Amino acid sequence: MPFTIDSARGIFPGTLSADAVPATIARFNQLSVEDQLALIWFAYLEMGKTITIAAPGAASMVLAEGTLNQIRQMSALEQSQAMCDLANRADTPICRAYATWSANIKLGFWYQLGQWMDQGIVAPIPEGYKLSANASAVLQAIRELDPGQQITVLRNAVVDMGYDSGKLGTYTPVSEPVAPPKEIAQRSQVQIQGVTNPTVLSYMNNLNANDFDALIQLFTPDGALQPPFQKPIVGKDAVLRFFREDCQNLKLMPEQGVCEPTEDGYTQIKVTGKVQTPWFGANVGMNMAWRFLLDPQDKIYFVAIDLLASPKELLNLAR
Ligand code: 45D
Repeated sequence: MPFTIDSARGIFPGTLSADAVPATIARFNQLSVEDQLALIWFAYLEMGKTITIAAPGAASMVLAEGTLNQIRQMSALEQSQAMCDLANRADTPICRAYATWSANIKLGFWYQLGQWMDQGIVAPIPEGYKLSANASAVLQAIRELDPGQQITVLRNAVVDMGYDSGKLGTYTPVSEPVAPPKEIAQRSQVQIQGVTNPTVLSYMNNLNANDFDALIQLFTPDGALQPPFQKPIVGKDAVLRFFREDCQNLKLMPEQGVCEPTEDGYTQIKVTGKVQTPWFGANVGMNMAWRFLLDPQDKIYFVAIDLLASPKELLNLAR
């Protein structure tokens, strides 16, 4: 076995990912929680002028409904406190419930709170709230990111809130029900300049069709998938769970790639292109790379998905 998951992470080392995203999140995390909430509110308002967020599906709203109604019935002061608790990752019943939710449910929850803040049903950011100098600088840094990076910063800020799920012990994760895969007749087929490898094409086509059962068959039993800015998710069971919980209705639009044989019959393939999320549809195309390492049977031993530093990186296919 010529590779470990750890060594596989280093294939195509020249790939420049959007380091500005974790750097911005790190600066954001240094701010007071009041500043954090106000900053997200301002960033969200500004973004809303140019890109529209799709309302979350009813399924995800139902799952957060109990908590949302609880917050709706609180006094304004309690509402502000509940939101600060989330940003503080405090140990409260609401923060514990939040920790069990998939990313999409967390986003749907905040989407609803944002609407209610706008309508005066939930305590707004105080009129005339003045960001600290540091918070203003972070907001300015977010303004200077490209839209794909901006929505990733917002998503990561939301996903990190609530109680630490690692401290929950055993719990039942809450995620949207998995819809059946797309009908065969409705499926699209990607074309990738420079790549004809059937495993890579099937990966893209099955993910676009929400056909997670077919998709997972492409992986080795010990295979791993590394989402942007995360550690690898290792093993078929964990990867399948991730697909079912977090990957419905993505649109992968790979454009070009390179394929090359490597040690002991393994193949490394890098593909670049765009990805759309159901939250923003065609309004935001994220510039992405996929770095695949296939075993001699053409099964996926490792794939990393990277958010790219700039559109220029789409053309960087150097090994
Ligand atoms: O705190 O090949 C208020 C994988 C103020 C799978 C607010 C993938 C107070 C394999 C405004 C109310 C998944 C890895 C907050 C590919 C406050 C694979 C609300 C990649 C928080 C390609 C804020 C997929 C709100 C990718 C409502 C890259 C914010 C998917 C909402 C990327 C923000 C998806 C939203 C992204 C952000 C989605 C909806 C980046 C959504 C971002």
